[in-house]
Amino acid sequence: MSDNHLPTAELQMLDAAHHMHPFTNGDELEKKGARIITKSSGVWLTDSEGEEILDAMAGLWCVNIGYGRDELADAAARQMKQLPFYNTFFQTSHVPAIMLAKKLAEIAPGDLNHVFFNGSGSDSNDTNLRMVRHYWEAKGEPERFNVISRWNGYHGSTMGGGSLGGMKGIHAQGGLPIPGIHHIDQPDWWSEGGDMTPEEFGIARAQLLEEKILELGPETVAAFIAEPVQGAGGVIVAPDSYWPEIQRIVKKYGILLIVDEVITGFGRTGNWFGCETLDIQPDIMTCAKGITSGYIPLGASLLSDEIASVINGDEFAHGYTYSGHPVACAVALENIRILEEEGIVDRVGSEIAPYLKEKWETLADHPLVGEAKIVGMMASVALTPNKETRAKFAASAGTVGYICRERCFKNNLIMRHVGDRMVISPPLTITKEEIDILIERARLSLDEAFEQIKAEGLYE
Ligand code: PXG
Repeated sequence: MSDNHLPTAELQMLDAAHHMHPFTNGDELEKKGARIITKSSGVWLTDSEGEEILDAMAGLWCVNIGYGRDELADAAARQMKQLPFYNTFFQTSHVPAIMLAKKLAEIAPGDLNHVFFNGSGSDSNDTNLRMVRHYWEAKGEPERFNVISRWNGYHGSTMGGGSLGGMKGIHAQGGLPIPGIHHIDQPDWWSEGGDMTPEEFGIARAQLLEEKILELGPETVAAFIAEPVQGAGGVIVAPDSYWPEIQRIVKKYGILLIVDEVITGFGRTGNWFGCETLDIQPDIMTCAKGITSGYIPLGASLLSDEIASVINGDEFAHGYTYSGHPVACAVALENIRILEEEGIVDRVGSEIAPYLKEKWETLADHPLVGEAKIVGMMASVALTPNKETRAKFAASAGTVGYICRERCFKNNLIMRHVGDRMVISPPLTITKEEIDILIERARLSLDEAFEQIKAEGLYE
């Protein structure tokens, strides 16, 4: 199927004529032509011209076990033959949803023992938003309607997810944020820390949560939502002082903590979940992406015993046709079995993440690179014309990052740019030899970008 395709130019033309891409300027893409990916294996992609590309983004932060695992295809085929679909709305259930919910309860930390299934990360966060508001209504505190989130956080692009996220570009389109959502500044020391030490800055940024709670009135706040490590925002790792202070504040005011583990879940940080790595105690956890290693769409909201007991006391008027889709659940179960039985999560923590860290941090000596940050298998470098002052480039934010990303793409390395940060999130199964290739291609691309931006007068 993937080898016998139309010529690239024709595919690109058809793509531009009929296929609308997410977060893409369609007219620009039409001029350039999309790169068409046809095959995959392990950490490698093949494009329609036969080029082999190292995918340092694991698709879109999701292909945790790597590409090409027949076991997942077989699990899907078996389930499709036996029971391709049945719903979970009207007092029925099925084996894959039951067994996956049980498994998630086992691997999730604390008492997150209850699972509401969704189709993606965005609609999981929509579920969470309705869920926390309904929880407080059911407890007789309907005035707890406000949810606090962070600028530059990412929680999806639905009305709820896009509102919870703090991406100004998303808010600018379609009437977002919806009412009752409030944002505080992010713990990005590199860009916003000024003269503070990272530790001082971490405390200061966490205390913005307390200020916002007091401004809104503590009795009106339902929840705070955040990613353990901001992914789409640029792999922003909060200073160590940040999360303990956040934890203290949510506890003090009895506010629910929603931890969005869409990227950080399923081994990405070296534990099953990012909140274990960062010692965070959530009331609700958002899962998607790595739950199936991206082989099929699935999202899940994991709830504490207390929240589930309140929600279960009433009919929660919410759900999706595909909540607990049997094929997606069967694939997730097989994915989790592989992560567990092949010791992939353990290997990330003990071996492969430390190796990636050692190599990634060598990039910090590059003239374009300021800080190099890494947690488990997600990492970033901040590009800067001046490491000492953490200066920004003369060009608008993202110009240099885009130049660097284009160089990576040309050098058959998929690395994303977020503004002027370069980020990676490779499959957890990447080998040490492949990490060496990743770093070699990253350095080459940085060198080429450096020459280009000097030639364009952007390095000053
Ligand atoms: N929460 C987090 C933390 C995410 O990273 C979502 C929710 C939404 O999930 P869905 O499945 O609805 O996409 C995400 C998704 C990027 C990029 O460019 C990141 C995501 C999605 C698309 C692009 O970094 N994260």
